[in-house]
Amino acid sequence: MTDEFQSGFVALVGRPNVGKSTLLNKLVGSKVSITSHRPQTTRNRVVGIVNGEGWQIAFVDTPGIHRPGRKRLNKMINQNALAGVEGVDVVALMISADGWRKGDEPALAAARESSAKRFLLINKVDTVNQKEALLPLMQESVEKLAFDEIIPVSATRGTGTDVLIETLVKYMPTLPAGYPEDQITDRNVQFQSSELIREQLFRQLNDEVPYATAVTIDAMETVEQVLHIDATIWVENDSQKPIVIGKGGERLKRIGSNARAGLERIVAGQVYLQVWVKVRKGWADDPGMLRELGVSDDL
Ligand SMILES: Nc1nc2c(ncn2[C@@H]2O[C@H](COP(=O)(O)OP(=O)(O)O)[C@@H](O)[C@H]2O)c(=O)[nH]1
Ligand SMILES: [Mg+2]
Repeated sequence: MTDEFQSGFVALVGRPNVGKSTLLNKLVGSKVSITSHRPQTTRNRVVGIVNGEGWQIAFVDTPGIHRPGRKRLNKMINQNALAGVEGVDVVALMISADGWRKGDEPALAAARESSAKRFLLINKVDTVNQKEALLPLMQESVEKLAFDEIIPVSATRGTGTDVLIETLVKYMPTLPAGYPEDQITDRNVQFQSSELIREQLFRQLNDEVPYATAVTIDAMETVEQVLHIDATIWVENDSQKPIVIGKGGERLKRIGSNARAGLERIVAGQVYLQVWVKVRKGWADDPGMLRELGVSDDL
């Protein structure tokens, strides 16, 4: 039995905002990767692990591949995305059901260059009224690349996820499981804490401000079964600080309490979270800071 076990890696690639992280969370059944309606929420690679009878699939959620911006941070994000495609068994390119866009091209190129099997995931099918509308899109897609499989899904509703898993399992090599069965992500609680705070920043701040923020975890300690966490939100300039804090500290309070609620679900216990806001000019261009944030780490 055990020598029949199937296990492998699947990279989720695609332009920012197509729904990669949402799908990963749906498949894993827990929030392992943060999401928002804004592009570029995901900065690092995150692995989410799904287990079944006789198989294990490790999904690599990559930041959206996009045309590199000027800042070092953006270049690092792209590198993280491209590195996520290396060495996997399947590259799953995600597009939106409303059609191919110019922004899909860099990820398509990455899929094309990969020697892995290629899946096309057509996401957000909940937004199309008639299924037949997908046929011309599928036709157009096979002309771009000879995909091994094309699977329509809705990451938010979970439509098509069973078919996706069943199909993927067939492509997984015969190998023992790479991760313990009870592990759902390769990331530790410290990383998840900073990500849940970042998720709130992306959800609650407008315009450019969330892109100017970073989060570090300064201390983490369990005292009498309560997990105490000290975190710092870094902003790029003085004017952004009051925006994050909000009138009378309201916004910072909301950021903290929402992040704490998410964390308590993850650790299945009580969390005491203290969040500070500090200014660090030019952090998005500072190699030392990017290393500290884990954006430029190599997994
Ligand atoms: N209607 C709809 N929206 C979705 C679906 N999947 C993701 N979204 C939304 O698309 C946005 C981006 O999702 P996210 O997972 O962060 O995208 P990523 O940048 O590719 O990781 C979020 O607002 C999601 O709620 C879907 O299947 N249907
Ligand atoms: Mg994402």
